[in-house]
Amino acid sequence: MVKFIHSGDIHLGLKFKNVSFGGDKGKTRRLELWQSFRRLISYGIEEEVDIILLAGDIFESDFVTLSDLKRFADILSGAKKQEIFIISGNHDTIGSDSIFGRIQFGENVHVFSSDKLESFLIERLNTRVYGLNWDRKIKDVTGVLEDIKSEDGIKSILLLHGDINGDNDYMPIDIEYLKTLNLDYVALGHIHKPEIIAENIAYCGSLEPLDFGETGERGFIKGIIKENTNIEFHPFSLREFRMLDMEIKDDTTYEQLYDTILKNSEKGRNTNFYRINLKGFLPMEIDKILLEEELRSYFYHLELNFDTISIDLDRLKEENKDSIIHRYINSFTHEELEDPIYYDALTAGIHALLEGGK
Ligand SMILES: [Mn+2]
Repeated sequence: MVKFIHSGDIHLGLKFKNVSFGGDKGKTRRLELWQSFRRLISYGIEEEVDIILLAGDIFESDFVTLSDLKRFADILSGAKKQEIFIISGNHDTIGSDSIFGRIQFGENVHVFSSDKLESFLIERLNTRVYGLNWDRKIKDVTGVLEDIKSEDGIKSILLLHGDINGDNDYMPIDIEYLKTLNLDYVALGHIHKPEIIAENIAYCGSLEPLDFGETGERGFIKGIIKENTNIEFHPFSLREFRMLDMEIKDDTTYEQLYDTILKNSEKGRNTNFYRINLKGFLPMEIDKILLEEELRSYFYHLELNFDTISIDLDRLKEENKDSIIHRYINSFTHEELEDPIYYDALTAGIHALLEGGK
């Protein structure tokens, strides 16, 4: 029996510069990546797993310092009874400047360092672990993987970082071909949404979600290989990104909207990142700045997105017959209103005119 955990896409070192929650929370998030990586290795030690698989994009290599690498090796050195395998992804590529080549690891840490398929046989576990580093030049992994042979009494694992949706720039992987290899487990990295593709193939997803593009649970895959392989997703991230859509009606009041938002975010709003997309028509009497200000204190992070709000133009024209508002709305053609820039101008203008009217 072989017990393993499979993680990847940790992106240690990421600066969170172009994110909506930048600044202090971005800096905090950067530290949280390290905390979760440390927790991951501790989990592996406590659960006495045999193997820890790291499927690429462990680092955001542009931002990695030598002390980061030392710290990384230091954390791994705590796992003395585990065999650890590391491949490179598209954010920590191999090559002459490979970051993994700059640091000394213990003997139980196996870093795949070539641009070919390599393997390590761990005799005490009767297990061979194959690994292929990410390489943009590889447009078809089929040819590269054909050296994989099944060996009597030896369990086989493969580490790969690439795209099963066929993106030609990110090392496309043919899942049907992977299934024919009859490996005991294939640990995939690259796609940040965890997915169990077959009973022996999975994407671990990002260990911690990185932005609002990564909503939902994040964690790692844990598994046991006996005669068969059993795997499951293990939620583990410190925080989640959550996106809620909320419908507003014509007659929704400030208090109703305030209550609905708090009610719908009750579980976990003090730890998770929230973005609430308001849909429908926002009644003019709801002050969005005040609303956001009042709600913010309840949340670890809140973004109220009003871009998804439409304006009921017909109603406004009806209510403001023969006024400047009516004429202003009519000055936009249908084609112009399809253009988001014109539409923004329209809404800004309407708000200004309505404010002026008061
Ligand atoms: Mn990644």
